Amino acid sequence: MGASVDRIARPWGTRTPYGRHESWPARVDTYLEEGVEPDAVQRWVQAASVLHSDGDAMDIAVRDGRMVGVRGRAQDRVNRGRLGPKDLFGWQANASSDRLTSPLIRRDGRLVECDWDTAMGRVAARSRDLLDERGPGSVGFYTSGQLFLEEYYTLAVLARAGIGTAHLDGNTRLCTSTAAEALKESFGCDGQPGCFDDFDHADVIALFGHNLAETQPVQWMRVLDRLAGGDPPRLLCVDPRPTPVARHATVHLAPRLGTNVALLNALLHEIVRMDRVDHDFVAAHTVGFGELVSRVERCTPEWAAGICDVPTARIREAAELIGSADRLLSTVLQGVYQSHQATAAAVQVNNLHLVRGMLGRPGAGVLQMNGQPTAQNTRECGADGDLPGFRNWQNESHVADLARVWNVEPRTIPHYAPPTPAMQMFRYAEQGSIRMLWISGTNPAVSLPELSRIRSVLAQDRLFVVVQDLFLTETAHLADVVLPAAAWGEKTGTLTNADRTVHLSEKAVEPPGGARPDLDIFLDYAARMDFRDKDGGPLITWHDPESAFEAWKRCSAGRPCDYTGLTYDRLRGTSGIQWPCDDEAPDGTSRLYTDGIDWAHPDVCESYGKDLVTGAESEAVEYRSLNPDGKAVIKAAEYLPPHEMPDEEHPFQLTTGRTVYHFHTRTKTARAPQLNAAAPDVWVEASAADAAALGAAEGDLVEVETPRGRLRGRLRVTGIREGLLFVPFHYGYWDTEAGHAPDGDTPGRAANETTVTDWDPVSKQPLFKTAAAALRLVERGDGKAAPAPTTAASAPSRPDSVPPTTGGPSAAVTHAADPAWDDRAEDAR
Ligand SMILES: Nc1nc2c(c(=O)[nH]1)N[C@H]1C(S)=C(S)[C@@H](COP(=O)(O)OP(=O)(O)OC[C@H]3O[C@@H](n4cnc5c(=O)[nH]c(N)nc54)[C@H](O)[C@@H]3O)O[C@H]1N2
Ligand SMILES: Nc1nc2c(c(=O)[nH]1)N[C@H]1C(S)=C(S)[C@@H](COP(=O)(O)OP(=O)(O)OC[C@H]3O[C@@H](n4cnc5c(=O)[nH]c(N)nc54)[C@H](O)[C@@H]3O)O[C@H]1N2
Ligand SMILES: [Mo]
Repeated sequence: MGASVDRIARPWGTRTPYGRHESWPARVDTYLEEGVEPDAVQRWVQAASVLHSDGDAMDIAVRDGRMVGVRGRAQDRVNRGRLGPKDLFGWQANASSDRLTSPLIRRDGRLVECDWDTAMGRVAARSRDLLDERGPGSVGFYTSGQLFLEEYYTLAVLARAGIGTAHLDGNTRLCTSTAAEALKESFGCDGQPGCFDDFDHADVIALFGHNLAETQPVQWMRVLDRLAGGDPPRLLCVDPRPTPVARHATVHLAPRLGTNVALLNALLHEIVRMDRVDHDFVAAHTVGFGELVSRVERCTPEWAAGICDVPTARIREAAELIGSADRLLSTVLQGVYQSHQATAAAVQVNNLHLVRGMLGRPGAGVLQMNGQPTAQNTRECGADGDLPGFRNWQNESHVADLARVWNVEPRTIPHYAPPTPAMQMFRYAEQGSIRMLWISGTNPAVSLPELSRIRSVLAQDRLFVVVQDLFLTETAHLADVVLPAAAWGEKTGTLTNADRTVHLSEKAVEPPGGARPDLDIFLDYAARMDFRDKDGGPLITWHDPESAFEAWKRCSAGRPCDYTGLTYDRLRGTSGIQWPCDDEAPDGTSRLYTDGIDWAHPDVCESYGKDLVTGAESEAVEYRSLNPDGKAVIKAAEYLPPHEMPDEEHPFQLTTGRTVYHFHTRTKTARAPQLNAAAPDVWVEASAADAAALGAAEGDLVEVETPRGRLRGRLRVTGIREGLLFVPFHYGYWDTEAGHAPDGDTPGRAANETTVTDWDPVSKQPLFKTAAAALRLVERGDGKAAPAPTTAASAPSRPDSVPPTTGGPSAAVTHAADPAWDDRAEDAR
């Protein structure tokens, strides 16, 4: 069976229905450049997707040393051959003519080309000067969730033990620091309890602030296929926008922004009231249930309805769904993580599972979802605010163990205070204590909150900024040294998706010009800095991706994220493999906590927990007395209103997020013609009632203003909650006419002109999803629709008013059921 489908018009393609507890049929999606026939492909090179956290396995088609297409890998359990629109078309950006091909340094105010020796020499010289004059605390590293494991591990070693700085964090701080924190609070340690295969078995799937359809389109295909098959699951969607998830939900709750904790406490109240509690599980595996019961006692559905502005009856229905589930799967993402009570809310979702005993069985699991493709690796390797291998910085024996692995003295590794979160690093740079900031694989001049402030921090003369990227981004424009990096497909490495599945992604083609893999750049720096271990040997003993992976395995040994059973060879040809993978679990581990809670013991846990209101760290003694046996911790939380509420001047709530066709700041997806055409410019979503009150209509130019700044975009009238505005955060300035951010008070187009410098006290994740804003009509449109897609959450409330989004013939993708793939083969694996 084969079909050809316009995958811009139909992002999820054709259905392959299957029933509950059956295995998901394969469907191989292939997209080849126009004019290239399948038999003209000379090599297919194994890789995995880097445009979301799904880890969709794929092969890159190569002809004459060029990438000419991609196809999904049927044998992989994550995607069974399917690919989403960004993966089908996004690879084309690699060959874009404006890739960086040479290092740049700033001379007389201008960035000019130079050779690698000059650029790296300057970076090393500045590092040495700063170490001599101001010490290790003057150097900071801000990295990504999009490099490979081997790269993060190398960076973590050179920053924490080479330079000896506590200032190393990832943009994962903006992304999934709450996922990690919520797992630490409930289970003592990071590590996803559930598994994507749980989608096959669940009878109820609850999505909290997660637009799965647009942000992990392949797992949404899985849900759609189950909805079309026998014994379909019932969905609960908690999202203030009419996402595709909401449209398919049995119960959709569209709460006011920032009220997740109130809603979740009401759901917990109902579960307790109806005694839908698994008392045996609670007694055997948890502490803290009694406190939860008293905390939620007064959190009735009526109470929450007033706060969340959703009907009481809907809250009851949602509680009934969760209470009646025999296999409950929950997912959590940015609608929860990017708000003021992020960790407190995410932990309440864990509590629903603990109270209902919904863990460790097929279909019963929680996915504190990741966003970026390699965010899990940033966390594991300690390139974010944690120590490598989920070691606890407050536990001296963990620090000593890490020092043993690195052959350094424990005091070499900064652990006098928690590693510095990204927002605090920018604050230190603003105040002048950080004097060098090395930014790799992230574009903070578009993605951090309150951009006018971020631009002024990065533009300071006294701050030496290094930017390592594929393109001359808005951030690179502000750098002192720009290092051209090789992209996915041009380098080899491993990545771990949101359900702990490790994939190998191999080099298919050469990088353009002088661009080099991030690993080589970090190794070059370490060599120039001559970092040494305590015996005078080299601190970093590896030289390529595979030897870096082997070094990481030694660091992971005996820790929860144990990789010792994996090798590059084992990852070739087969499906990805889930950690922990070691002697005890040589084929990997589908689900954690199948026989109780493993890693919350005081001697093992990654964290002793924090106060959910203040973020204050608990001490070892407190944790030991609360949880001596290392059970799961049920942590209750009180609802607190958002810090910024609408008022007369700023009557709207404002939230920001994604569309299915673009990735973040669009450095890749805007350079893929099909994707860019589907959503070429920024827009602003408002409800029909709010548009009418303003006298505005589809396509009119409107301005969104907050106390931080302003932006302008065309209006899209959708079924969004009344009183709520939505702006996609994908649009910066590199592809505008001016090519840079507007000066002074001129309105921009980046969503983050308007967002606030504020964060969840526990995870330190910034609040991209709660602000108060004003909306005003600037100018009537010319009857043309807003440049927003019609296919998903941004669909117009009056479909006939807007031409549908399509990609035309160039967006046709082949769907084929692969006869070579036999499901029984996987069962036997
Ligand atoms: N197409 C695409 N896919 C991506 C990415 C991308 O850029 N584009 N990025 C990847 C990354 S790094 C990430 S982190 C993920 C993010 O994936 P998601 O979290 O699914 O995406 P968002 O659009 O940021 O936010 C999800 C939803 O949160 C809702 N929301 C906003 N405020 C609230 C609230 O107060 N409560 C609740 N319950 N919901 C709220 C929004 O309406 C939105 O639909 O996507 C990954 N996948
Ligand atoms: N308003 C608002 N802001 C947000 C969010 C939101 O929902 N709303 N979401 C937040 C979230 S969840 C995230 S994850 C961030 C994302 O924010 P960013 O990380 O800033 O976004 P990207 O555009 O993915 O930037 C990645 C950069 O790395 C480069 N790159 C890609 N691959 C490589 C590589 O292999 N090596 C190197 N050296 N460079 C590479 C790309 O060209 C790009 O410039 O944005 C956050 N900001
Ligand atoms: Mo993210």
